[in-house]
Amino acid sequence: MVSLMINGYECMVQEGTTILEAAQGAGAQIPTLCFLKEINEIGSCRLCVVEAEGEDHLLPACNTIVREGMKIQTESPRVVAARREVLDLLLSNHKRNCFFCSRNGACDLQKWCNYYGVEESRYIGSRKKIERPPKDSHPFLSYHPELCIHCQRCVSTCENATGRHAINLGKTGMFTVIDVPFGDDWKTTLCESCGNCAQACPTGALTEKRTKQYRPWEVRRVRTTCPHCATGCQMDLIVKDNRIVDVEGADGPSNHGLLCVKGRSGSFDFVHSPDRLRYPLIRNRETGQLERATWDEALDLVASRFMEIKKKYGTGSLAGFACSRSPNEDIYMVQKMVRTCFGNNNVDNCARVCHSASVSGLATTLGSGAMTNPIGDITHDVDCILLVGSNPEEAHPVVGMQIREAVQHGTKLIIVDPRKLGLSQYADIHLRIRPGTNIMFANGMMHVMIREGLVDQEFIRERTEGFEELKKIVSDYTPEKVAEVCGIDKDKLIEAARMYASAKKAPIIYCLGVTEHSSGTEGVMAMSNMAMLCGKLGKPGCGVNPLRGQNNVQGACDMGAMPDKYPGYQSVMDAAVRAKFEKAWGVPLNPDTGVFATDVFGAAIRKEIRGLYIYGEDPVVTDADTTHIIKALKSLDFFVLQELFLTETAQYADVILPGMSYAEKEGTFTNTERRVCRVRKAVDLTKDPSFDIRLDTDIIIDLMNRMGYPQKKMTSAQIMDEIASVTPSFAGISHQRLDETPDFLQWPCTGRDHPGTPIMHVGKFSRGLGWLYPTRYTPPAETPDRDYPFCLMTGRILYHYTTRAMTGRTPGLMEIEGSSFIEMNQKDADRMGIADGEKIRVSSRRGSITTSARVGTRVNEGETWMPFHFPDGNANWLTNAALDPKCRIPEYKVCAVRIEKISG
Ligand SMILES: Nc1nc2c(c(=O)[nH]1)N[C@H]1C(S)=C(S)[C@@H](COP(=O)(O)OP(=O)(O)OC[C@H]3O[C@@H](n4cnc5c(=O)[nH]c(N)nc54)[C@H](O)[C@@H]3O)O[C@H]1N2
Ligand SMILES: Nc1nc2c(c(=O)[nH]1)N[C@H]1C(S)=C(S)[C@@H](COP(=O)(O)OP(=O)(O)OC[C@H]3O[C@@H](n4cnc5c(=O)[nH]c(N)nc54)[C@H](O)[C@@H]3O)O[C@H]1N2
Ligand code: SF4
Ligand code: SF4
Ligand code: SF4
Ligand SMILES: [Mo]
Repeated sequence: MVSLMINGYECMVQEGTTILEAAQGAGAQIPTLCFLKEINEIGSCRLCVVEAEGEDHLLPACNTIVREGMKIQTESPRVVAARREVLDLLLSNHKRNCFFCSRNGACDLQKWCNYYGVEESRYIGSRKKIERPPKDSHPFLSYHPELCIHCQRCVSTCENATGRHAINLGKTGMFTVIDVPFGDDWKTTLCESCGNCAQACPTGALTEKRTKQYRPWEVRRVRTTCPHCATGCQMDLIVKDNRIVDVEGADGPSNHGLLCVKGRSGSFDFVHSPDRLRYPLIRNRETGQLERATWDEALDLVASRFMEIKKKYGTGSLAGFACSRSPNEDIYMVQKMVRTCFGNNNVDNCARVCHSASVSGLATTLGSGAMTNPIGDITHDVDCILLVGSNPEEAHPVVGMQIREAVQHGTKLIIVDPRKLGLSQYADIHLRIRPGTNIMFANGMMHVMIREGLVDQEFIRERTEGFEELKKIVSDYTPEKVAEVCGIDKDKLIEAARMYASAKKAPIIYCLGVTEHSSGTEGVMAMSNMAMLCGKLGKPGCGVNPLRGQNNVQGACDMGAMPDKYPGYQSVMDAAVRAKFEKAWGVPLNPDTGVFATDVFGAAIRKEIRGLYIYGEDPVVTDADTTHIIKALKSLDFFVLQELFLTETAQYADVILPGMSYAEKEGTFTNTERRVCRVRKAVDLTKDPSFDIRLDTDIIIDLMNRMGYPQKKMTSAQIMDEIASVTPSFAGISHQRLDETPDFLQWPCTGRDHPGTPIMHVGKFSRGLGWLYPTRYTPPAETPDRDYPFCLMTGRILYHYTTRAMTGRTPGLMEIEGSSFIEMNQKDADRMGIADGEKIRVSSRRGSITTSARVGTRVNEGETWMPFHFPDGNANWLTNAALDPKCRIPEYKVCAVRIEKISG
């Protein structure tokens, strides 16, 4: 500790503290402009100078470390004079058109000039700088050099927070220029449009264009959780007159103020889209048209038709899907409705097509299917990251930014992915394995680890079982054989095994490149095998970390929208558990495991399932083998969809019930690190009389009553209380407690005093001993042959989210990426005479589409890759619905296709 005097008061601070931090701790205000903690500490603006007794010069508070016995004055006449001089100089180069500036009222320069009474500059600034033209061709961002004070916060944010390095510091003559990527060539720059630089800018120089629409005193801020991916970024919705006009990143535990382009620019246009459903619709059986209905008509029809079907064809004839984009409380009610009213366990969610392999695989080997360690823990201060089948720069961008930062600061990176990713340029090793060969790769890694004695014997002995059997199996997976099957270099495999095994803190981070295979569950278990062999579980900076996909897909599984699990992964087959739920819900419950979502379609075609209720999913766009899905939906006797939009799937619905988006309701989303985050109501569309929409939970509760189950009306907070009362791992969670806990709570949280669980399996696995499962490689269900010679992989791009129901309604995102494409290797394209951008036909055994070729080296020869976001050539007409035998996930990541030229 160091003791010093600040403005005459004695204070004690930790050694290494800056004067700025010490003063802030002592309640003394020091103005800053260029300073951004840990991001921009260059101390260039000199506004934060203070006087220290015995020093000739004033000291910058932001980067001067305190010394014992210092006597600091933060607001002495000399300090004030110096600050006025600094502001005067800054103002000489700053065009004062505050009246028109969108930062008026929120600008730090304006604030400090006001405070120190600096109105006019006595200097003549550099003309040259003021006269530089603005850069504002980018759809979202613009830069006005005449307002720039060269503080470099933007440069450092792009460099040290997002790890992107898209803003350069240039020179023209003797002037430093901030070279932002928003000019006419913006499409060709490194910029990923995240806007974090604009959020960091203290003046109106660098802004999101939409800030022009409001002034800070006209708006309200509502803290909530991003509705897109499971990173769970915290953000403020900026609301003016019941309309969301902007979004700002908030300091949440997983994002620390950062957002990606979708959170910042793609999470509100859709809320106010003219395409929003406004009232219930019923399909006229004669005309086939959807017609407006009252809520009573629609809900009575739904309840009576479902109950008729149940009576006529038995309890097994109905099924329901829950929306992983919606809050926990909504999902809880959906599964309760299915279990109490439909009388079966035919309830599922999109995890079935996403991470069901993680849920079943890790539950088998570790006892819990969730991510073991928090995001901050596996992206900061770790030695090596093993990234398998995960593209976080695009799919979990704020995680991607933190990985980029870690790697640029010395963390080693091993990537296992058939494609060249953005992160590949930073990777120490990139194993471009053939699609579908994850288990071959992992067993090869384990072969090397065991052979070279790199495994953690003590951990294996004390905390695991199954080692001998696994050892026997992997002894066949020699580096030579693995290299051959995976199409990689054997020495690189050996090097990767050594690098991962010998690193002290080394998380495995994986995603759909591992799960979306007909061998997905074993692929996941192969990941946990590697971690267990090396003793890298139950420890900080380690673990097996599936990055979950949808904002609340973790929650959808936690809430029991699964055919075999009640909330909190309590088994439907366990009589004691069932008795508990029967008592809580007051009805007898069905003891049989329900039908998995991916099996519902086949069951519909076979007429085993006749009535389907889908809450917020769009299977016509997102499920594998579209032809098969449409056939299934057409086979249903009765199909109800609860939605925000008239989706592709809506075309087959008999009744459409309009719900409310995340911005219109209270609730919680559980992000990928098991953190239960609050979602808060920001706007109320029903103030507009043309909107006759309802809260999704109210719709479900009303339906339950009409189907004969007496469900009392509850608020979202009350529903959470019911969840806590039946779910041991949520017992300590309530809205009130979440509102009072800055970083929320990570389940398991077993009581009111339980602090939550950041790292799982510490000291003991949820299952007791960890199981080293004997994983064996099996090839994908469909591999290239003469007729269909290319392998097709599918996935996502940064700028769009799944069906684009939300992101597709932001014009700027459509301007950046607006249509479908297929990545091809240059050599294949050359051989076939296909040019970059050329329209081509792509066909599989299941369907055929046209799309444009994106030619390059992102994919290897013989391999191709497509996003599934775009209706003009959706990959799912082609994909294979071959299912993993254990978790029933489809093999989205591998199928065989043929490519043909269209012209000539
Ligand atoms: N921008 C954006 N972000 C999203 C989403 C979105 O739609 N758009 N969706 C969210 C959802 S629902 C999810 S589940 C996550 C998914 O997030 P990710 O799984 O990271 O995304 P994908 O692009 O599906 O696939 C990841 C990688 O798997 C690789 N891959 C393909 N086959 C194989 C293989 O056999 N082995 C290995 N090792 N790798 C393979 C692909 O090359 C790709 O780079 O993203 C979430 N985030
Ligand atoms: N080829 C290929 N296909 C894939 C994948 C792949 O990698 N390749 N990935 C798969 C994966 S991982 C996933 S998760 C699925 C996702 O597939 P889906 O879940 O079908 O996709 P979303 O676009 O997220 O659909 C959510 C729908 O819910 C609605 N919605 C959102 N919030 C609310 C709400 O609060 N209330 C109501 N009533 N409705 C709401 C939206 O309007 C939207 O239409 O796609 C899968 N499909
Ligand atoms: S928008 Fe993001 S990537 Fe682009 S310059 Fe700003 S911080 Fe960098
Ligand atoms: S654009 Fe803003 S953040 Fe960047 S240097 Fe200029 S004033 Fe600072
Ligand atoms: S990283 Fe995910 S949660 Fe964060 S802003 Fe982007 S889409 Fe939203
Ligand atoms: Mo997903």
